[in-house]
Amino acid sequence: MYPVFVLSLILPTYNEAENLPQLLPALCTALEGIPHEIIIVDDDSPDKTWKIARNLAWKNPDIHVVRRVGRYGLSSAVMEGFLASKGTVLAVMDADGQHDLTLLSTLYGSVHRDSGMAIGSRYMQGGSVGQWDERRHALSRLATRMAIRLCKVEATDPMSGFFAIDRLLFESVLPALNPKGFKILLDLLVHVPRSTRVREFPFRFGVRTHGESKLSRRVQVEFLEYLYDVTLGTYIPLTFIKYCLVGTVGVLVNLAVYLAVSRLFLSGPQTTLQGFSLALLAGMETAIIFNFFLNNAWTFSRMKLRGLQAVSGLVTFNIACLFGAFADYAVSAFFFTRGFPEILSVILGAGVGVIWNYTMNRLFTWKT
Ligand SMILES: Nc1nc2c(ncn2[C@@H]2O[C@H](COP(=O)(O)OP(=O)(O)OP(=O)(O)O)[C@@H](O)[C@H]2O)c(=O)[nH]1
Ligand SMILES: [Mg+2]
Repeated sequence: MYPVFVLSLILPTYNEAENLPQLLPALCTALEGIPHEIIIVDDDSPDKTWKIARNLAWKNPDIHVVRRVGRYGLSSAVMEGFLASKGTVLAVMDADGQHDLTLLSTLYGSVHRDSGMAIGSRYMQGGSVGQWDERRHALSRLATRMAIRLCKVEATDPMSGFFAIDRLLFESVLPALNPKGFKILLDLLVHVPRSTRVREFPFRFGVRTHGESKLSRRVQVEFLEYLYDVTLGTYIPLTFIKYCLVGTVGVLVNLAVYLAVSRLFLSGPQTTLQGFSLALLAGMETAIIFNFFLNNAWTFSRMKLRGLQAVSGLVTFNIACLFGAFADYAVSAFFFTRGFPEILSVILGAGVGVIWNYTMNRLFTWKT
């Protein structure tokens, strides 16, 4: 039976098959004397990290493996590991050998004794980012400076991937967490109560033992999106901004198709009201289809509809846009007939139409 205090160490992995056979025995040595479990959360790595991990887990009952299929992302992997664990102290570290194993017992001890969180810091005195080139160093410094401003509590390295947290504290902020992206620690520091006691311990960030970094451009964009989400995004969702941008491009598509159809096929004596309407409808429907696919791929990429779901989504999107057009017309006409300037009436109508479209599509098209 386990004693009352257990450290649950989460190792998020993606293509770390070469690193685990070295790391796990070293970890077990570093954690000697601390009742612990190690949970490897792997996102179905193509190099079969999960398989290597499972082989190692067969030899050691303290090691567990979660193989996630169809779900991805560092933050959500760590959250899933925390939720699958049973420790009173939860900790995370990279699986590529860059974190100082000897600090683990210090992080655990600090949370076990009296702090809510304990962080391995590269940016406090005595810590270092190691052998990064100047570009990566500058980017990291900038991101860290932006991140520090958002935190509820003081921390020198809110972007660290090496920390421990009290289980009850984690569970109390869990509903507010944003599983998007790479930076779970920052998200925790944004949501924990201001009174949380946070201790930091310096360490030198090592060199990756094997394999490649996953800090891609996409991860960097997700970080910027996260910064938006926790600031302005609490008032205006990022998906709404993206939806408006897509809508703006859609207007251009609408115009281009209208011009192409009317000039190419309906020029000369054929330019009747019927011809005009046909070109108008062709432009509108093309823009609707274009907007649907762009929103599906970009604005709502996290809830992307595929196959038959995409077909029914396109139908719902069309219906929502149709009602949106009515709302636009009704509001514009309302203000215009009450003496508002023409352009202002059109803008107010368009604004209501966009908000209507967005809300309906959030409720009925991309509803998860
Ligand atoms: N489960 C899971 N783990 C991930 C994912 N992305 C990264 N990881 C793991 O998270 C840890 C940190 O990722 P790294 O690529 O090492 O990021 P980094 O340390 O900031 O960057 P480098 O210094 O270049 O290594 C490693 O153990 C990765 O295998 C992911 O999408 N899912
Ligand atoms: Mg790394």
